Amino acid sequence: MSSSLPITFYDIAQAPPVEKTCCSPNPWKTRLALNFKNLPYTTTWVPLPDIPKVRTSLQIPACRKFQDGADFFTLPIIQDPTTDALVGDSFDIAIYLQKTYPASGGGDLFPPQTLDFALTPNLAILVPLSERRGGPEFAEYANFNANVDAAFSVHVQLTVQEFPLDPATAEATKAEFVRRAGVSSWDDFALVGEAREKTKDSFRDTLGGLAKLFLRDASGPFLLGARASYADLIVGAWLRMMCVTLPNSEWEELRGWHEGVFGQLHDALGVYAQVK
Ligand SMILES: N[C@@H](CCC(=O)N[C@@H](CS)C(=O)NCC(=O)O)C(=O)O
Repeated sequence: MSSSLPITFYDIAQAPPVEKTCCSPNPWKTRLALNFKNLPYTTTWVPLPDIPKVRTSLQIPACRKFQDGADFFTLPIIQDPTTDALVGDSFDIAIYLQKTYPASGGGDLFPPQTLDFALTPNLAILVPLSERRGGPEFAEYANFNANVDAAFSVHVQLTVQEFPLDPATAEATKAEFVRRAGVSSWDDFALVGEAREKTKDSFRDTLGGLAKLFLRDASGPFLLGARASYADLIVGAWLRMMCVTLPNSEWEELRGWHEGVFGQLHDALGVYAQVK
């Protein structure tokens, strides 16, 4: 199928200008995939407190739950007028794009490959950001997605200090995160001094396991050498978040860890990182 009508892509609005500050990893996976597939789309920017309203009005059930069992409404969502599809999970969106537009743009998002990155202990189970989906055909990628999500999200406190909250909704957003974490104030998320260094060391060591996969094909910069796949986009989406939210000197450190594989991946994915 070829798509001529633009897809609507819903992403979270951070501080203006949103095109420079967007940094939510799951929406970034979708943006990278839409650009990889070279499909026409427009972005609808949603303030974080409005996500439940937007998702409910589109009648898309929540794909995450809070610890207390309540629905956790998230983005990305895509709405494709060519097929009338509405899809509300980044991994489902990637599968949808592949199945609906198999030959578009860069071609196959899911070429067969071994993606044996697993955290010990298995944090992917403790941090269930994405359910495993897509059946056996995509199991290798789904498992990789869960493990990469866990590897980054357990270190996400490093991103709080410079997180580009939209001033228009910052107070409501901070209050919501304080509520979710059960802490007493936003300042409790601050990570400084020795504790910060320790978290950074853990982050670097965790990413070492992931870097090994990138070092298998020395021609790089992608897991399969010159050819990007959705697995590269998953990691690349988290790197986009880090690039925006880490203090500059720490982003530079990350770029250089493990023979510079993450800096090279980030730069190489720049061709798919246009914000439209
Ligand atoms: N499994 C979902 C997870 C989506 C998700 O967690 N989205 C986050 C942004 S990365 C979100 O919308 N958070 C809204 C909030 O924290 O209120 C997916 O892959 O799309």
